[in-house]
Amino acid sequence: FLAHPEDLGIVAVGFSGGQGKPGVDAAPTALIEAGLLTQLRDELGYNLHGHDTVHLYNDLVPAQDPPHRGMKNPRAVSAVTRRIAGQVYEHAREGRLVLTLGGDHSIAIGTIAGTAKAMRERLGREIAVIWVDAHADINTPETSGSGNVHGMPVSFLTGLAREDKDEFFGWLKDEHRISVKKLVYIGLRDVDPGEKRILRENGIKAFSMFDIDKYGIGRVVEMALAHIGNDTPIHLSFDVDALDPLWAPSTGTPVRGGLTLREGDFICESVHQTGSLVAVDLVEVNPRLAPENDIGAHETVRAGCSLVRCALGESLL
Ligand code: 6HN
Ligand code: MN
Ligand code: MN
Ligand code: MN
Repeated sequence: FLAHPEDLGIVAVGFSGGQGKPGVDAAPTALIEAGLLTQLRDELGYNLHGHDTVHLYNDLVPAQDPPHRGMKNPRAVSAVTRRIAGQVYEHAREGRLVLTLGGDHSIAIGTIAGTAKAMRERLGREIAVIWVDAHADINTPETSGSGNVHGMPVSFLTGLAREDKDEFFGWLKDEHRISVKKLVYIGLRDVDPGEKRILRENGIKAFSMFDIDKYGIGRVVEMALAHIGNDTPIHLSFDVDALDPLWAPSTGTPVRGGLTLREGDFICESVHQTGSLVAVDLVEVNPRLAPENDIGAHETVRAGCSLVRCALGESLL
């Protein structure tokens, strides 16, 4: 699916408006300072595009942004994700693999919209999404308890939540959307009651931590990929809170009982190995949230770098 598999489009997104804790906007710089992009270029041999800027999108954040349907910062998140969709689309249209460094998980509204549109235009294909997360992020504005849009991206991307007005995600059209049938979750363990109902009613494929304990990560990834089917472009959206807080403590909504770093890396390696990967997001690293001391932040950043390198093929012999 990639016209130029050695070309990597980078979108570094310093945005935190999809939730309430400052600091997740500092993640791209922390990941880059830890050497991630240098490693991708010098060790994995990618040609990088768009890597010289961390986007802050301050021009898109209005002074006043009162809630709409309970959503917090709705205009800012809508405008920023719309811009991101354009950035990702531009890279994907060129046939590049796209790496987005978040930012909170609301930014996936933009990244997936951009990939979905580019693959439809370039190949006439629908993409599949592998969403690795402790959370399902499929609240509608109405089921959400928090009003944080980082808990809603999947509902907007699948069309379960809709809006007419451009300033509130009305810019999302069918060309940007994904099918609930081509979505698969891995790592879930903190799913809200309304989200459970949505998953059930729409028959969405989801592998929770229970499934990982029961079948092992190898079988789970095998089943997840079988659900998607061969020969489908894959967008991997990886929320670092899928990892257990032992490996990734510096994140806004940590939940114990998660993936080991090795299990996270294995998911990424397996997806790379399909040869169908077209885009990767790494989100929710928050270097300002370091529970004990800044060893926590350092470890989380290191874990994030490892996941990305694995998704981009580091460990393949
Ligand atoms: N994330 N389900 C909760 C909510 O606020 O809707 C948590 C969402 C977490 C989102 O981690 O990307
Ligand atoms: Mn998430
Ligand atoms: Mn999460
Ligand atoms: Mn490769």
